[in-house]
Amino acid sequence: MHKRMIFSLTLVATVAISPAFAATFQNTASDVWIAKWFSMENVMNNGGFAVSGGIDYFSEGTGGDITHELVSTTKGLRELSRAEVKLDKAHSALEMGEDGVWDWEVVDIDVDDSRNMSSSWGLNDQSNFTWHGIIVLKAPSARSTTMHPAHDDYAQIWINGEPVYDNDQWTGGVKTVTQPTDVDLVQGDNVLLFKCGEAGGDDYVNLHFEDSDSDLDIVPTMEGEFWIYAGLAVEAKDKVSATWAGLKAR
Ligand SMILES: [Ca+2]
Ligand SMILES: [Ca+2]
Ligand SMILES: [Ca+2]
Repeated sequence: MHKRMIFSLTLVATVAISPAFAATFQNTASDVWIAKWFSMENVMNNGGFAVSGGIDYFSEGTGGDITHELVSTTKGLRELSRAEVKLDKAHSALEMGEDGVWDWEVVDIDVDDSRNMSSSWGLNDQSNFTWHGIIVLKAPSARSTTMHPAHDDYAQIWINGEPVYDNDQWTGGVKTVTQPTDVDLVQGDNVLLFKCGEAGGDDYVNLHFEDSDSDLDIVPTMEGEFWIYAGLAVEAKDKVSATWAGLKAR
């Protein structure tokens, strides 16, 4: 009961303060790559992409509480909002995880930069590290569509708790896609986790969907907000949808 009351108050507060926000969601299309991601500080010294691809750093860093599969769900995002990812100090360097906790921020990937996994965290070209990013795709209708990932090196993608992409071969260019992949989106919030492990040389991630997906509203927003639009869609889904619609209509 208490939890529900707090949640309701949060909703009320969101509605009350909404006039202060002019939320502009990110969009995608066949030539529009998604630039803003909710990203965890890079995991350094990953032992190379082949090793990194077999490790769930969320599970390692939370004693098994959070996993790739869980964090790519709205329920998992709520868990993440209350959790700290604490990895072995060996994975810390260059301010990544320097206090023992790998923090999350909204970052911009330069969709034209072939070393954007490094540069999105303000680093010059790094080797042997792993990048993680989350987006929420708010879909007005359920659909089957095609996603287009570019990556260097080893990319793995989960949507709504399911692994949908696993490719340890770099694609050859920051806007080059070798495996367009059919995926299903539900009506409402779809959580997507993009993990990419780098060994050496170029290090990039990039993703777009189809022209027919230009109606998707994508979080983080252009203003760099994540939790306020991603973290609430857990309970009272109808109310949250109404709140979101109200914000969008502004
Ligand atoms: Ca930290
Ligand atoms: Ca590389
Ligand atoms: Ca590199």
